[in-house]
Amino acid sequence: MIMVWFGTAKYFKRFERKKQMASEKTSSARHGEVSNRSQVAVVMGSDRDMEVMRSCIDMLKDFGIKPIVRIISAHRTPEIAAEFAQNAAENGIKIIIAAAGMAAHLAGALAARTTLPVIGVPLNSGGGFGGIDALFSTVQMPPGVPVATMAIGKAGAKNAAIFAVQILALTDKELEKKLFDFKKSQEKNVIDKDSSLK
Ligand code: C2R
Repeated sequence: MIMVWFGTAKYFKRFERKKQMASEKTSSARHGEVSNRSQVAVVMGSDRDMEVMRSCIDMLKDFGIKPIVRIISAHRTPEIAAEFAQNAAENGIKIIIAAAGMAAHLAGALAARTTLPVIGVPLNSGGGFGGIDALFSTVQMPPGVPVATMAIGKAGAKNAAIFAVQILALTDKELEKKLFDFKKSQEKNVIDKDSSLK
C-alpha cells in the first residue's frame, strides 16, 4: 500500500515538473528576452543544427535584428513546441524560422499552432539522404498550414533570414533601405568578380 502511494506521488511530482518546465521555457520567451528587435525567433531541433543556423542568426544580426534563439523539438519536447508556438505572437514574435534535419516536423508542428508566418529550413543531418528527407518533411504541408520552405542547409539558413527581413520590411522603412543596400552590394560583388577575370 505504502509502495503504491509513493509510486503515485512520484508520478504526479514528475508530471507537475514537466508542466512547469514547459511554461518556464515559453512564457514571455524567457522573461524580458523579447526586445523591440526580437521579432524573429530562430528555432532548431537540436544543438547540432547550430553550426548551419549560425549563418541565419548572423544574417539577421547584419540587418540589426537580434533573434530569440531556441532549441525545441516537436518530437522530443512536444509540449514545449506547442506552448512556444501558441505564445509566440503574444510575446512579440512576428516570424518563426524553424530548422531541423531528418523527419523535420518542427516547422509544420509550430505552424499548426500559430497564425504567424513560419519559415522552414531543412537540414542535412547525415543518414544518407542529404537533407532531402528534411526538405520533403518541411515542404509537403497539407493545404491550410503553409511553411515557407527554403533550400537545404546554409543557403536556406541565410535565405530564411533575408526572407524574414523582407516580410518585416513591408512595414519598416529602415529595413527596406537595408535590404536595398544589401541587394546593391551583392550586385557589386558579382560585377567586381566578373571584372577581375578580364
Ligand atoms: P540529434 O543530433 O540531436 O539526434 O538530432 C534535429 O533537427 C537534428 O537535425 C538529429 C536531427 O533530428 C532533428 N530533429 C527533428 C525534430 N527534432 C529534432 N527533425 C523535429 O521535431 O522535427
